Amino acid sequence: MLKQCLSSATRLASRHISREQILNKLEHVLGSRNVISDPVDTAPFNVDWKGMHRTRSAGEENRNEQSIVVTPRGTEETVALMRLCHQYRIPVCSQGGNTGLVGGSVPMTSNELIVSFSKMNQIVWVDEESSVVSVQSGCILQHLDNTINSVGLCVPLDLAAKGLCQIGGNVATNAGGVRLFKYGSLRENVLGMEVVTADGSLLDLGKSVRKDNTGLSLKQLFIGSEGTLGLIMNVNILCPVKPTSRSVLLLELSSFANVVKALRLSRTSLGGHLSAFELIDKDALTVVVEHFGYKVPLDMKEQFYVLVEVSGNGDEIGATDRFMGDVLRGRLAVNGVAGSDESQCEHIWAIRENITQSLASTGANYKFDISLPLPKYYKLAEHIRSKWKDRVKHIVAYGHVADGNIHLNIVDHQMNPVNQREISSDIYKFAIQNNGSISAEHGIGREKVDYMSQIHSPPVLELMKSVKQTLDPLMLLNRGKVLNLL
Ligand code: FAD
Ligand code: 2HG
Ligand code: ZN
Repeated sequence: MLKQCLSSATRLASRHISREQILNKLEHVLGSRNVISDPVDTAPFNVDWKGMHRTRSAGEENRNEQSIVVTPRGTEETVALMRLCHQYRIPVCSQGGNTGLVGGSVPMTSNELIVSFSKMNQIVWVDEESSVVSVQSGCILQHLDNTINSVGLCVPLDLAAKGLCQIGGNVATNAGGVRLFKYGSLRENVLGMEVVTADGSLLDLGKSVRKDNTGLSLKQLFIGSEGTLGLIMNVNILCPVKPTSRSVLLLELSSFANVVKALRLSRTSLGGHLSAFELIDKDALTVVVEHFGYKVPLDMKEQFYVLVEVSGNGDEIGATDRFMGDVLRGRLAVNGVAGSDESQCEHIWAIRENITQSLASTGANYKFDISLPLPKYYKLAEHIRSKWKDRVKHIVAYGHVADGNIHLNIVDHQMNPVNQREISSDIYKFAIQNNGSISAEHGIGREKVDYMSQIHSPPVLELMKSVKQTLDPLMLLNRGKVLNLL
């Protein structure tokens, strides 16, 4: 019955092989339990987290045709799978937790196969002495963190999607999150990985040691490549020692200049104990508080709110109290509260982490993930408000201000592609003119492909294309994403 649903005469790329034949071959290589073709079961894989990007049907007879999903159980099966895909020119879209925010994890058309890594979810080993873990790409970030917490380590990456996103997806997007300024990016913390390329070759890239100067660091090509160069299998990650205590403060400030001064003071007075410094503007705070009914023990009269987390082994408590005192006495903040126990700290974090969810429930979201030098950081929000505030529902700004990363979100009354295009163009122009980046952490995916030629010079783009052509000459991997070469 399932096969009948999908038995359109659709022909994939070249090699004249029908969808039914492909299903048979996939089942032969992976076993029928690891091939999903029932449209009810494949549906969640064929739409992104935002509900904005869906797989378009490539079937002439079946307008609702979706991509087949396969779930290899390990590296060997993935090698065999990619050999088959290479032989029959079957295009592939890698999918981790499907929490990406730029449409990269969902195929453009249904003739692409979705490779889901959900069954490759094992923690292979933990080396407590060297603080290194080896993990399969489908392991959920939260699961890895919880597991290694029990031996006193933590993952150097933390983001609100941690309960869904996978390590492979994190590495493929070079995800940032709230700890980047303290622990560094995955580019610094991924020591080695295994990758399966488009023709089914297995690359062993780097080991589990910090120092390795043996030629080009090819693993870096795959970090942030968004599934366009290879399928990430195992990853070795350097993990810091987990702090044993923490305090979380929420400050209310009247100007962005004071946010920057408070950031500077926090760096000098808290040093290595500072573990998060997140900005939430009043518009973002209002949406999340109203949506979830959170209580905020502050007046909420000012425009700026900052979550400061300080962590250590109990030795940070004095410095935290002094910092709070200095910030209030120096009138950098007009008010501030400190979570007095773990549940209050969690409550303050929930306000920050649930902004994205609250926005998604409030209207059509246009998301922007911009890096800017700090003097221009909040000017972007002001610039966009001056032009758009009366035409859309909300304009909210929040983000990892310590990294110069602002998440500007525009909530429209309903999806309006003309508004989306014009707002994108205004925001990207501002970012480019002010030496910023149009993607601080979420990537290019399919949403920002058209802007690549504005942000990179022709020689740089040519070099990127030649890398893609070398690794994937048949253009099988993540078509239409990052570099649209078709
Ligand atoms: P997916 O969404 O499944 O895939 C993302 C990309 O990686 C796709 O291009 C896909 O093809 C590719 N890919 C996935 N797995 C592999 C693999 N094994 N091999 C090769 N390619 C692969 N991002 C941040 O950077 N910082 C944040 O703070 C942050 N917060 C978020 C909060 C929320 C509520 C949500 C919904 C998203 C957030 N994101 C954030 C975006 C997203 O969670 C990250 O991009 C995350 O790293 C994606 O992981 P994933 O497993 O869901 O990957
Ligand atoms: C975050 O920092 C994420 O919360 C998501 O990167 C940002 O929703 C967004 O725009
Ligand atoms: Zn972010």
